[in-house]
Amino acid sequence: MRLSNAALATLAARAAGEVVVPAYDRGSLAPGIVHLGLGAFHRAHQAVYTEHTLRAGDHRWGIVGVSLRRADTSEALAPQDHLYVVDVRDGSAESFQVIGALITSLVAPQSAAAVLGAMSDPRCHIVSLTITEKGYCRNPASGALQFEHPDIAHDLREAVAPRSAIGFVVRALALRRAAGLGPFTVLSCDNLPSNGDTMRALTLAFAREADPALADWIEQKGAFPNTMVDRIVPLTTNADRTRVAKQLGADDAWPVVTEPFSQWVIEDRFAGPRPAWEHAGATLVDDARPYEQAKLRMLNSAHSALAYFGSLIGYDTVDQAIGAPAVLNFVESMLRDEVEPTLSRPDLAAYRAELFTRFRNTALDHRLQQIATDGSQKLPQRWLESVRANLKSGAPIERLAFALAGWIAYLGGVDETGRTYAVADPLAGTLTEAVRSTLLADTVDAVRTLLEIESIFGCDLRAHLRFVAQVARHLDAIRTQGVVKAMGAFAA
Ligand code: CS2
Repeated sequence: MRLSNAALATLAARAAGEVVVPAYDRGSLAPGIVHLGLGAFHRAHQAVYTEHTLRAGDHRWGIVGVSLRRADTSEALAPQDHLYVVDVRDGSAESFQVIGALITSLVAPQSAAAVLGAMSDPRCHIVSLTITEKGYCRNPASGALQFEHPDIAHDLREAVAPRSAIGFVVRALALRRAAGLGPFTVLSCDNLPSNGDTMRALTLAFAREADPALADWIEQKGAFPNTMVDRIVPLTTNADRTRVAKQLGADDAWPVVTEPFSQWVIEDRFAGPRPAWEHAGATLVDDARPYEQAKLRMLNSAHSALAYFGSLIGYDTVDQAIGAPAVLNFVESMLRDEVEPTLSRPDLAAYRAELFTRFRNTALDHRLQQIATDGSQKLPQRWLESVRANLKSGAPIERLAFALAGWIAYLGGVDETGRTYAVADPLAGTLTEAVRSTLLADTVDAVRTLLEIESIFGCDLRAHLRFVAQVARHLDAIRTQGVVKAMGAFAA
């Protein structure tokens, strides 16, 4: 049996409380949210908060999920009426919930007009995004819109069938304005610094180029709250599918697996109505930035350090990497001594302790490779902002320099056991080339050359000789001694 609306009644009876299923009338849901980037993260995070509001009886917030590139999620979910299971795992504990919030899905390259139709529907009040860092088509270091990006260039030429999220948002806002409707709220849920402000600036830059009067309208009426999103969601495996099918007594082609922890901090400035997500555990605030900065510079920065060092050592998963005492000590002291002093969120020590408990979750099988992806887009906000803050204040940067050296070593594509792996990054070509040069030249010169990639490092970091020298020294140590021995330099 396949998961479906028709199967729900049987499932509810059979699973008798062990699997939570939607008990509301899915047919009555209005398409109040269009979500761009229908990946596992959205389905395990925002959709779960939204499910809560639907269960509480507010049926305005059905989700229209949009895949901007691939058809695989849509093809997996359509035959099961867009129902799917969220499988929450921690050690040996496990619970299951069937989510009904996703009412339909669209694949943008096949159905651009339908996507724009959903976004300009008067019942749509929120367009949310999880499109990953690179989906914003921005220069990671400066934050500026990349007008030369092929998708942006295309969308400025052919506004009616956009390819980028920004192209869709601006076109849909233009349609709403022409129809006399107000704008929807644009809710970025990606791990970017000030993600709402960032999206606003990119949207305005694009609109200004396309139609200055529209840009004025968005500037006056638009809403782009900043958010901090947090839940660890590994890629789904076939083993997950089998386990879920066994528990459910029905097949789900694409369940999502996640941890019990979930956090969502949202600035409460919407252009129109919004779901009462606070009743589902979200925190509505005036300013999300202290939370979001702490999350990027602590959780995500630790994740990236674990991904690169763990991969170099030869580990596959986060819990394996954090289980190595040298790695744990290093990451812990990096956060405590070089990151936390840059942050303003209270309770940082408790927050750090909780992160390490989450990383130790043995049931998640969270692959380091997943986190290692797209370093060029992630590291500016995860590590380099802390480096800049410390260079300014005179605080230590030794461990952050070591982390950067770890990334450079990782870009070599071979681990310490001799295993090769692919480096997945939009700048992979440039990076591989630059790293090859670090093997030939004097390491200090080579690191300086690498730091000349302005879209990652800006123009300032290469001029800090102390930083360059430290990265080079650590890179030599990692290459000659291996990660664990080189980390000995930081032993307490
Ligand atoms: C991870 C994040 O893949 C990555 O880069 O660091 O996806 C991380 O798991 C989430 O931000 C946790 O909230």
